[in-house]
Amino acid sequence: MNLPYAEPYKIKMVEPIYRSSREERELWIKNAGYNLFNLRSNQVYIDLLTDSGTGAMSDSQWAAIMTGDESYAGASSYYNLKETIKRLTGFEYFLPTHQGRAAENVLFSVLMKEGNVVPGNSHFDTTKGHIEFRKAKAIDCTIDEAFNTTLQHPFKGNIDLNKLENVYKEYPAENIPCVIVTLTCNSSGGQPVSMQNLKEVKALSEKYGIMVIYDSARFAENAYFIKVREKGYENKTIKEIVAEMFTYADGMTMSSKKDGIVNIGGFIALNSEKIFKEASTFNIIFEGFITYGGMAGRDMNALAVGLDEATEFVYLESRIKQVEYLGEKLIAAGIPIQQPIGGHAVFVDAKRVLPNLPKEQYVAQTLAIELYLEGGIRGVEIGTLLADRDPETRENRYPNLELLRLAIPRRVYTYRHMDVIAQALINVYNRRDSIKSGYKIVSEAPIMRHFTVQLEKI
Ligand code: PLI
Repeated sequence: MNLPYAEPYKIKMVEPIYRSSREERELWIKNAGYNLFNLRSNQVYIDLLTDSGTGAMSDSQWAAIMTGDESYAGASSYYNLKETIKRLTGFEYFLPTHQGRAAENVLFSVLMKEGNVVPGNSHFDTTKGHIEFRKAKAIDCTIDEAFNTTLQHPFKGNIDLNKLENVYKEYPAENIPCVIVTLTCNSSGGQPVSMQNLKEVKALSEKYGIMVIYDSARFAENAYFIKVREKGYENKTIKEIVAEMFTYADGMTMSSKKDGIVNIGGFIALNSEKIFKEASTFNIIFEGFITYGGMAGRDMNALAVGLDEATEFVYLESRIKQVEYLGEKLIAAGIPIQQPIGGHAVFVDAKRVLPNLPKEQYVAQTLAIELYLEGGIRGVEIGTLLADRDPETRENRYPNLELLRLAIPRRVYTYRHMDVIAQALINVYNRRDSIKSGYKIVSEAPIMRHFTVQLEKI
């Protein structure tokens, strides 16, 4: 008999987690305004709020921390990171930032202005926030298949080339600063973009004179899916695939908190010296001098090691197999999830779990709260709260999908934790008919409301 698959690492340091009672959780979530972001982390047993900045660093990364160079300018840690980014992505120019949204802020300050349109594949919320903050508009060109959670498609992150070309035809090129391709596409369920699609997006964009920028937070996971799903790539290394992916882009923003496997950090990398120089000014104002940009030298060192580890097949296989293991347990129990299973998370189709709950009562948020009450497990709503209000009409935007995302931190939880998560959700699913009402908003911020919104039970 074949041996079962297990994590390709052993654990050297542990952090205790508290198993609370249902009574405790009922009180805590009420006091949190039914917003899981407002919980204290010690009120959570298994934390699947995000895979961003929550990963466990390796012993090599911790070793690199100790040799960080904290010089204000020209630190060796900066050059370590610059060399790694150049080797992996091919980009000549690089600016460190303190996280992904900071990279967006700096780069978009150069590229975008009022009245612009920015096509892409379901822009992440901070990306959209930074676009809309500049009174520009994000246009979603994701393939329609992505919005049907039951449909099997190997690359649901793909851009629909017809939709993209329609944008290029409708607006003059000077109004389209770039197309943003998110790898993997978080908002549509951690779904990858194929190499073929990347190639075609680049060719089409070149024809219209539009720059291609990758939101690269999970670029390594994207490369893993290309290797295992796309013909012609099965024998290539992840690093070879990554290198090819970036040949079809003019630049990238990065949240290093994902596929950099560090707890904080981000960067911009580019081919254009001109944009690099313009962005450098904004980097200095917003982030810090161009050789640290809001990062400590030690963190840049850890990131340089993390980027190399994240682009190794053995690591990626263990990461994605763990997510698959959880997803397959849920599928076996009949729970509707986005399929194929995403790279960093399992996305539960909340509308299909709670079909009778009105959309005005925040369906995915209701499910997220039920899962917390059941097992102390914190997921996150990717639905109406996150979609926010239309900036012009101020009406609620109701997205195609109401998802509960269970994001798995990198190298943090074991297979046994996956069993607990699955059983808790199965318990909720089995009593779904008793969940008859959801929540209403008591107060909300004018932008990015989901972080601070206060809710009341209906
Ligand atoms: O959280 P930041 O600022 O380091 O990165 C922003 C960001 C940009 N792009 C994408 C695709 C993201 O997923 C992203 C952050 N994601 C978070 C926090 C998440 O929980 O998915």
